[in-house]
Amino acid sequence: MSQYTLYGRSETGSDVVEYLFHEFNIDYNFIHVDEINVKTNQEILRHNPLGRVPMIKLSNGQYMIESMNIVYHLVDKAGQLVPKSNSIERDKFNQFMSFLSSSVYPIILLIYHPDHYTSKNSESDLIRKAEEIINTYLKFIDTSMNKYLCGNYITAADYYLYMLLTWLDEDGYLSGYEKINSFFNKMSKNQTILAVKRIQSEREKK
Ligand SMILES: N[C@@H](CCC(=O)N[C@@H](CS)C(=O)NCC(=O)O)C(=O)O
Repeated sequence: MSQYTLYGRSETGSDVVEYLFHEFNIDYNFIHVDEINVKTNQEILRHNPLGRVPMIKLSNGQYMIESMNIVYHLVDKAGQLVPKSNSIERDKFNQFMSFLSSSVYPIILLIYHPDHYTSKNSESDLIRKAEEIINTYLKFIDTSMNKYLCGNYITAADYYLYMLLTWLDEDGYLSGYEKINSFFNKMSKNQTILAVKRIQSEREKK
């Protein structure tokens, strides 16, 4: 039996969970949840009344939601892809994980799903404002990162950042950010990311 079940969909917050499952050689079942199902599937709603992905189910029957929480659960258990406690790098890791999940992710949702947040005639204003904010955030990341977010070695925060950047890259939001682009190109060739993309595209063919 697989250790975990992941409820998700490619190109959503479940991507980072798949990257980490793959990094840590964790076997998992994947349950595809489309945009309608996420709000109507009774099993999801029973355990996550917010009707969102990602959600994971552990082998002991426990359910967990919130991408950052799931990342922390996995890295703590594996003791990998996370800087050691009480270090400057760990503080940086915590800072970027909270910034990415509580600031950047929600603003991306405003850009791509303005209808969830405002009425039809205000959508373009909301998108414009959200684009300004996302540029401020990208500039902050670009000026504060090194080779990776927490220094010169990769952590789970880099997988999280890469996931968010793939959403923004499709619409050209990354142009002009030198360090972000070089990070994005490097991560696009990362073996874990390539393997997960292969798994996702096989899954979509079925
Ligand atoms: N704060 C949540 C955000 C999750 C989230 O918004 N997921 C999106 C997909 S990327 C979703 O399921 N949206 C469905 C909806 O809100 O209708 C997390 O980090 O897990």
